[in-house]
Amino acid sequence: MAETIYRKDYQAPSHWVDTVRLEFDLDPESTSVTSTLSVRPNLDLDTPQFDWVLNGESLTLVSVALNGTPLPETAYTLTDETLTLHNIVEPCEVTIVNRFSPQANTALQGIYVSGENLMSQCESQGFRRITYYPDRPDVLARFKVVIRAEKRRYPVLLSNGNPSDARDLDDGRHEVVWTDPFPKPSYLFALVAGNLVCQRELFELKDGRNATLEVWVEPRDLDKTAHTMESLKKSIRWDEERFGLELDLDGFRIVATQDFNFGAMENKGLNIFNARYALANPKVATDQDYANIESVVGHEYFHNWTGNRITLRDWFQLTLKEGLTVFRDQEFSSDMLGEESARAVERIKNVIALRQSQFREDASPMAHPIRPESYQKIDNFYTATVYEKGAEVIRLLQTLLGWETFRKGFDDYIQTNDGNAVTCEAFLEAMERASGRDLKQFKRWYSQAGTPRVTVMTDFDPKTGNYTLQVSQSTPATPGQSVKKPFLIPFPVSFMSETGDPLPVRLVGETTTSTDKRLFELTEERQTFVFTGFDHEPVLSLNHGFAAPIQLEIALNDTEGGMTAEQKTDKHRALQARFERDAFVRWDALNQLMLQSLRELIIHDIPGHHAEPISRTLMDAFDGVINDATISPAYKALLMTLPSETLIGDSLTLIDPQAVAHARQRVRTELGSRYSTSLNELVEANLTRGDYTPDAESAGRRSLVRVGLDYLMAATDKHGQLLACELAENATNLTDRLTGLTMVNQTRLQRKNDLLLKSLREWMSEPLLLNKWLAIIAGGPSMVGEDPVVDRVRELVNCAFVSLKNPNNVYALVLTFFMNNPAEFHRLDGQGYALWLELLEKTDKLNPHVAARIARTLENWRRYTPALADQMYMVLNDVLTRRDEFSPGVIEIVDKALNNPL
Ligand code: 0A1
Ligand code: ZN
Repeated sequence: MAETIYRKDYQAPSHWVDTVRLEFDLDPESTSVTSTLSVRPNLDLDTPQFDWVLNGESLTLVSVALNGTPLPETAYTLTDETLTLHNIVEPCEVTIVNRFSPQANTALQGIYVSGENLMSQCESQGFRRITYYPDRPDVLARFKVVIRAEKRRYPVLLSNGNPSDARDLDDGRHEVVWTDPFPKPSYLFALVAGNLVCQRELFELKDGRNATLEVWVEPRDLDKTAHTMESLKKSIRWDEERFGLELDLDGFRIVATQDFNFGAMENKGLNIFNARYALANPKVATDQDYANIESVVGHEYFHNWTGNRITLRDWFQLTLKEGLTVFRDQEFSSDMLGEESARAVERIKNVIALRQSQFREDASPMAHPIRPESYQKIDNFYTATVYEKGAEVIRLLQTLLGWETFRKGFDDYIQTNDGNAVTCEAFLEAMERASGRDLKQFKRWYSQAGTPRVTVMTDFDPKTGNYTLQVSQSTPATPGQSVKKPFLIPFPVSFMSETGDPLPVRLVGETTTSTDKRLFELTEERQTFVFTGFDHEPVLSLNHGFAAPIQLEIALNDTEGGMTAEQKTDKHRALQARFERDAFVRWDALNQLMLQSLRELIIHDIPGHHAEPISRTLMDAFDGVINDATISPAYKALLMTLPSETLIGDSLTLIDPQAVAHARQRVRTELGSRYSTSLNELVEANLTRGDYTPDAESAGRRSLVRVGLDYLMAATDKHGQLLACELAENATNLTDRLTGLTMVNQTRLQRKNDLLLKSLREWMSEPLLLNKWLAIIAGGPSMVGEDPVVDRVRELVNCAFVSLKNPNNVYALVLTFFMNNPAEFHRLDGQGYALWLELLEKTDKLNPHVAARIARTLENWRRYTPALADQMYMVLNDVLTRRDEFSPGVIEIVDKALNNPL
């Protein structure tokens, strides 16, 4: 059983390391490392400790020496996970020699084999699989790295910092030396060896220095680096201009690998990227890939300051670097889009992702604050909460303090903490200094888990023209936190008339005539706001731009002309869908109308009872959107998209995935057949003609084509089907081709199998494309008369071209199925759960990190109908009773899923 580590138990390190010299003799079977550390005891501790505990896993120790003299075995203690050197009482030099096997390393942490190359991944605790070391983020040292390897096999040898020496050895090997001038924690160490080629450019920094930028790839991928290089240059420029931060090295390198557990890694000066976020050209990348690459390149580059120059004291502070860096990459992506409507689209996409993953997590047995208080495996806490909610919390500060004060606080944070390993307090204190505000209440966002529910009850008094909002906030209990205190929540408010005219936002007693939204603050459990100056009951808009990550519930009073509160809510949402100026609020209004319709259909979906699939109000709103030529294609696509099955399910008391899928299908069919003419016109009008470019405008058109076709497929519209086949076969860009195939895959057309097989044959030898193909199959529906999806996923897992050792294969095929195809996964016959257990067992033996991600797909089991929940309980329980057969990371998830009270 893994032990639980608590934030409150933090202790400063017993010893500091000033410099590290690492000498590698690389060999995939057995690599040898000689590590020379200059170390000194930390005499600032209340009780200095002279036993020095180093971490080490899956290593073979060869020797230990102190100031050049070999140590006898009595001078140290070795266990499976630690090497303790006794009596390190004064500054000294420790030399450790050890070995490990990159080939045997299928966990992809430490140094491992990827294709013909060697790659490293050290965050969070991979360095201890390379050598014995105090593998914790608060030990910062200067690294010098000497790499020796066979020159023919590994012509390129890279590490952090700057190359300082290179020479050939007389045994066919060569040696390269890298020196990193900046002290860093071990998790930022990187090493790459292989037969790689690069795109290289000189780039002039703001201060006139020239930096060498390189994107390293396998030779076959050299035609896929241009977009990554462009994104890197844009990121460097943006950080200079927007945050006044410059690149601090002479060179900056990005390396792509097909085998990687995460998206990418911000190692100092040597970022390593999952190929899907580093390789692009029109043949292998979709619009979404181009956008993702820009954002991930930005994210990793921005870490150079927020994460690397200022790093973490301990892993509990993860959101200090991740929340802040996600916030920065979101702002970057948004600035790159420039235009207001495109930025709004970007924001809405982020909100959808947050609701779908983070809100779900907040309501699960794994719920945790953005700064957790405890963990068993820190790798299980690289979560939507730490990253995405963490970014929202930073955004809250920007909203509350205003950009200028926020920027002042940011600068202060950088200046005060540069070169240090700090806690989240450092950031908040800088913001307090800049704003003069006490952020004590704000800090609850760091310690309380759960999504705050803000309920607003309205009342309109026609006699006085007053409009009263009674606002209350509460946050549901989460594991270990039954009672929550109120949060500080920014609360924007605006009003419009029923004809869409903006109305003044004026509190009783004020004289303003401004019709702009106004920002208020919620601080108490209950607050009342009385606005005035209305002839008629206004339409109320709240939480513009999704100012706060809350669940908002508005309960309108029902005194108007015999309408029920629900009818009035529908009416107001429809008015917002038509007239609202804030793009998020407008989208959300339509989205809520859709969600409401879907929920009603599910609740009333009793056999024999034919409820009307959609209300007149929703229909009119939808009609209005399709035919509104003033709405940009990208925004229109979002407005027209129904909530996902996952989001619909999460809005129900008990999730019945089949009922959800059925209801969604009915609404799609209804809208698709009713509006088939407009939809076909819309699709035709937005088809890509001519050369492909991934710019936001034309990408928006392609997303609209996809949404339009999706409705037409549900309606089995012949014209739509023809077009889908045409795209699947002949589209000149990958985005449309995938749209075509995804659409064809949900039909029963005769050509379907031919089209799917043809693309598989064509794409099999390009991993990026193969993964897209796998995801289409795993995410598609089962059609009558065909094998169910679960069988096809199982079959593909066992195909020679799919490997469970490759995380991207698992994510594309297995996780797409478990996460994005609820109706097929949660089958009543339990086939989905049987596959889950089988794949959890298999992947856990190879790669525990990937297995833990699979494990998480059942954590919400209690939220489902009993027939399903019982079966999920059984497989989870099966894992727990055989706990010794699984990795501690998987057990942490399963144990919490079963035993964390909610
Ligand atoms: N820090 C990287 C990604 C990353 C995530 C998890 C890790 O270990 C569990 C390691 C790296 C980023 O934010 O891009
Ligand atoms: Zn990050």
